[in-house]
Amino acid sequence: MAVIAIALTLTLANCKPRQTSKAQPASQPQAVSIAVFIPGAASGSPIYEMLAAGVKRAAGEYNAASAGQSAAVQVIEAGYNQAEWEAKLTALAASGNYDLIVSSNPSLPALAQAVREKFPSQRFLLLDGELSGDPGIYTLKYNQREQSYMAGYLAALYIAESGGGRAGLIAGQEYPAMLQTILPGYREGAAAVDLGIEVDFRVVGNWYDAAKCAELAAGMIKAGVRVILTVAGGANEGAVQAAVEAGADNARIIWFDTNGYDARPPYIIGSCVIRQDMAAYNKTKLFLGGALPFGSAELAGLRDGYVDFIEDDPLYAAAVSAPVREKMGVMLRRLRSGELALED
Ligand code: RBF
Repeated sequence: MAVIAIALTLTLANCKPRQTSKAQPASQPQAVSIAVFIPGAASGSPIYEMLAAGVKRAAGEYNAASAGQSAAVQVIEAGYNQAEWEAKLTALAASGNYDLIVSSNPSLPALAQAVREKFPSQRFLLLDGELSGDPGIYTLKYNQREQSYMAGYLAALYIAESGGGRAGLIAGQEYPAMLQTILPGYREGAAAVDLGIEVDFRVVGNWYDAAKCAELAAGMIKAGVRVILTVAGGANEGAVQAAVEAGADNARIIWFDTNGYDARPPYIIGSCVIRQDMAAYNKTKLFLGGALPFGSAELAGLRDGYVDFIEDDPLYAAAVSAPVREKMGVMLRRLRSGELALED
């Protein structure tokens, strides 16, 4: 009997609401706790750095707005062993410590759904992924057909101007968004400039091995690839090294997700970005205001400001000729106006 009573007490203790209930006096702090789950490592993958930065900024503003409310953010790096992610996510939910778990990448919605089967009160804000209809999960996916089309278009313009060659794409892994959206979008953009252009696609096998990425890039350059779009997280540095070794007349790089021109001027000729920091900030703010539409899946692109190409960086002008920038600008204006519509 005593054992049952203790067990019951423990269970009830675990059930106490984390967010201060309305019944408490207004002077009680409104304490909200948020975990940022990094599926990999923040360093080297700006998409994850931006994720944490955006959530922290929203929490900071929330805390500054009123002395009576506080939002605490904890960043947890889950590491590169993807087989461990579900267990780590489950442990976070089981701790009962977090009102919201924020994360990002296309594999997260399915993992979060599995966790919610065991811990149905755990809520998730997931970027760079898509799932609708689960009342505890909100997702925002970027239009990566637009993002990769811009990269392919620029690669083909640059190659056409500099005497021909092939375009390349290096991915960290093969995953549905890569094979069904990013690679096809890149090919589509390149073909819009030159129908006959060949695209050489290679895969590192992880998101951190810069030496392997450099080896792949060097092989591609040898096989006539002149411009490489690299989407390999912390391994991207390897593609840059290989281009530098080949020389700027032989190889250039296009950056994805963040502004990468300053990684190694003048090797980076384009930056096709997503505003993950802005998305993390805006959506965390909505959550803190009680207005995040859980259960829905949003798609955001160029016209919403969440996908973009960085044209106004002086390093872009220094790396790419005026005629290529001019043609790129015409295409970007068509995309921004909606005249050129690329649905994801
Ligand atoms: N992108 C990164 O930049 N770094 C990563 O560590 C990383 N890990 C990923 C793991 C999985 C399982 C999947 C499906 C994607 C991952 N991505 C990663 C790719 C990311 O979601 C996105 O597609 C690219 O950053 C391009 O926007």
